[in-house]
Amino acid sequence: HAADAHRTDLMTITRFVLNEQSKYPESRGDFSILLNHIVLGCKFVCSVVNKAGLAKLIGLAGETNVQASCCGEEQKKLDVLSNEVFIKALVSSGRTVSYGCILVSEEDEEATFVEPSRRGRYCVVFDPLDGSSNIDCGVSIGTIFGIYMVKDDHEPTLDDVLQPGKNMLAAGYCMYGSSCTFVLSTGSGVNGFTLDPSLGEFILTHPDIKIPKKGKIYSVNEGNVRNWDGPTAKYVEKCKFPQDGSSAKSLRYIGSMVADVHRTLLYGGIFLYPADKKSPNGKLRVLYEVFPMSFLMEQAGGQAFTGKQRALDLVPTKIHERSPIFLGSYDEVEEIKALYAAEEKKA
Ligand code: P6P
Repeated sequence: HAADAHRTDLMTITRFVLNEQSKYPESRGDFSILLNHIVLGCKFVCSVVNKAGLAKLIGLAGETNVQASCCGEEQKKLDVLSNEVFIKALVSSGRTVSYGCILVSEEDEEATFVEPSRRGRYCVVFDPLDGSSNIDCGVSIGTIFGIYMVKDDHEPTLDDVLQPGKNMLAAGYCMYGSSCTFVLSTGSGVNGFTLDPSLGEFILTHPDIKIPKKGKIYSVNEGNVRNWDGPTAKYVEKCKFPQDGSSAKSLRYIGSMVADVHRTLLYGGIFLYPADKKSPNGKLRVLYEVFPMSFLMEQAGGQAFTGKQRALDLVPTKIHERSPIFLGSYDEVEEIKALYAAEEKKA
């Protein structure tokens, strides 16, 4: 029966990535190995995040910390630990070649350049544990990443990561919540995988995710309302008091980007982190928050807009640059774009 076939035909993320790779016969498989190291990092982070609460308890009892590192070591902040795991996984990649060339992490002020003898052709930008301030209250948090190919075979420079988001080869996130969900796009659609802890494998559970064209949810930190610009304020007003007789939208804001974006991707609606008077470029980082989530939204049939342009067309000039972002259902982002266009005309 179909159901039985489904149960026994386990499409793991490893098989999925290899299937994708087979579309590029000339590929040497480096990309698949790189991606598998990111998946490995996420499995590790998932296990330590899930024990975080427990570790605190055990920590109080004076046991060594859950990371089972050398005893007595100071309990590492999980975002620092997660960062170390990804850097080591991407630099070493287990074999002589690292596949990684340049790594940009939210946790490190400077980019990491892999030493020449081990250097690969891929640049990885990532936030190892986005939303980590939410750990202590058990709110879902996540890892966000994007992958570029170096521009050419010359000595790599920051220019190789300061590319527009549309040049990304792949982007995704792993959400550490009630279940561990890995959402990935390699440029031909979006697929979601759920970790089966008993297998230690991510299994395809959300094939070919498409975001609904419209949505009934808007997601923004209303605490910043007094600092918003006109178009943002007008859009949120329309969510609350629709002029076309439709029902008001619901506000859902978790304050953890991976959780808010995951809900938007599956249920539809819009996620906004606008510019405001205090922070003219908004709060979210271009390379490892805005670009990967915008890439996924477009691949799922949605849109991502900065208030001035298509988010993926933005060319960053600094590795930790910020940008306002409006992303989600196609029609919802169209509305925001129309309001900003009208503002532009008035100016
Ligand atoms: P605010 C978490 O700190 C984060 O970087 C994102 O995960 C989240 O979307 C945003 O900041 C929340 O920011 O200002 O609303 O608390």
